[in-house]
Amino acid sequence: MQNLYLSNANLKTTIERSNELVSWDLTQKQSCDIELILNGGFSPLQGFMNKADYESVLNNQSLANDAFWPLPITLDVTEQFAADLKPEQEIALRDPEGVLIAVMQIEDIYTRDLEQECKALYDTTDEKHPGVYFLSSHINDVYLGGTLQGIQAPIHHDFQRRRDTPRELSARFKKLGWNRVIGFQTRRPLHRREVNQTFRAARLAEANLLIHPAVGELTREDLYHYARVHSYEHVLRKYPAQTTDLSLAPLFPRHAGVLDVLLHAILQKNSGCTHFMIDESYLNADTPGAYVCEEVEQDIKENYESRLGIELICNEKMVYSPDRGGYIPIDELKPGEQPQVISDQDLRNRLNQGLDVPDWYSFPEVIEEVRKVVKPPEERGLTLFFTGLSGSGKSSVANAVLVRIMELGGRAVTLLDGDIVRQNLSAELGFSKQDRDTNIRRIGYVASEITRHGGMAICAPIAPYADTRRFVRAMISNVGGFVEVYLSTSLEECERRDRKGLYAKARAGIIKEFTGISDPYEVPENPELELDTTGMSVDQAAQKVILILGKLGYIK
Ligand code: PPS
Repeated sequence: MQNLYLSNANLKTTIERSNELVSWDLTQKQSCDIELILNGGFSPLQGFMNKADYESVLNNQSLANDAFWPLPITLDVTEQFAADLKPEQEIALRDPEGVLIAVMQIEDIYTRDLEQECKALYDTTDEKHPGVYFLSSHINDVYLGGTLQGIQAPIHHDFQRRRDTPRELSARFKKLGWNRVIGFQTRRPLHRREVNQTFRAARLAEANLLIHPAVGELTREDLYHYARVHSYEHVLRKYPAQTTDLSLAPLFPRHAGVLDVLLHAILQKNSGCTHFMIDESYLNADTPGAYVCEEVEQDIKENYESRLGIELICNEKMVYSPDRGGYIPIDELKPGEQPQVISDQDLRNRLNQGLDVPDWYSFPEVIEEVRKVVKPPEERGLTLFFTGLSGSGKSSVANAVLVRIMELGGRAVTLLDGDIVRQNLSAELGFSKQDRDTNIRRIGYVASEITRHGGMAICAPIAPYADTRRFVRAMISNVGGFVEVYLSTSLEECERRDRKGLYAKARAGIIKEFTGISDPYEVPENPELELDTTGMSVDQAAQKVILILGKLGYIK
């Protein structure tokens, strides 16, 4: 297995040379990828893919040299950064704090084929697919291909004892005499069923078990990350001693279903696992209901297993039998024997409502961890996002809602009104599309921090562009609740009100780029609430907002 880190002899000169090189700051996805390229987890990759490998992976699921590879592993950069680069040139790749991770010698500078990439990975170009959305909104069009010389691994301050290079894992298995190891892929906390399934699978295969959760997407500010890893540590103690190990995989999720699984399997093979197994819920996490585990397993067995060189262990469906007080394979149920089941949705509902989760389903320590992050809506942070034309009533209704929430008590609320934000946070911005987007992203960022910490942010900008609103929704939904209220008061009514005299000025051409007159407003497609305030008092409008917050469980 390869290791692309430079030896001490070459390290010093390369570090000195790197001070003269242009630097690219790695994104979180790139940082996950580079860690696995450098430490051999993605062996045989020697760097980020050049154009030939990229195209070959999209067309044939193999590298240009025919070795199987499921997904592009690419380094995307901005056009501006790429403009002055030339093939053969070296660049420094650094983490966001400026620490030098690797030096890359550029082989290719090329433009991705977004449509083909989306089709190859997701079989669709519809932006509603989370993978397509991620690729089109978070990844740049220009890719750099080239080989890497590793300086140091990306730094992790969290759970260092659970982070191993593939080399370290292989050596540990060897030392312990673990000749057959099942790598178990998961992204979710494990409960009793999964523990029973994996333990039984390992026993039948006469193998040891590596719980190998993918943790790449989670940032160090994500409470869920800590809760999840702590829950694995609790679960680890439920297996008989010396049978099972736990190691975190810095794999960034591509939302690509079976292709993600295959990439994980390559990492496991390179880490000394002889078998792999998929958490049943692993595939359903991104696109609920899109895959049934058996179908995926069959697909892997038929189409990929021989190319992967690592064997898949299929999940055996297991259920809880109250009569026997334990989990059994579903086909061992006797006639008339009724299993007890809690579906994923049931579990979510119980957690969301703060209800009990029975002991037969999970371990109390695991549920305690999960409850630290999955809170009932009234305890969760929230952003209430008003959008609509100038004069549609955003500020008035937002202010009235703020007062009502304060009166109800129990929530810390911050109002980020459009006009007020523009006097401080966005004081230097104008009303071009770019400036409006920057403004809304700033508001979204502040709101997401408030929401993350359990507070309530009320935002009331025009926010005329659907794309930017979607960006903000996605960012905030990751950390708490997001409720969009579209004030659909017509342009005619807003213009009739014209409280600030701005419409008159816009009509007269004195104010340029005025929303609704000389600038666009894209109507929200799926707001949680649509309100036309024509002929409605501010109190009536605020009451409707309070009702929807109540209906969604955010206030009692
Ligand atoms: S945006 O598009 O979301 O960034 O706008 P926002 O930050 O909410 O600012 C809108 C307020 O700025 C005043 N104003 C204008 N609005 C729209 N277009 C132009 N050209 C413009 N110039 C100034 C206007 O008072 C808006 O306030 P509201 O509260 O919406 O009436």
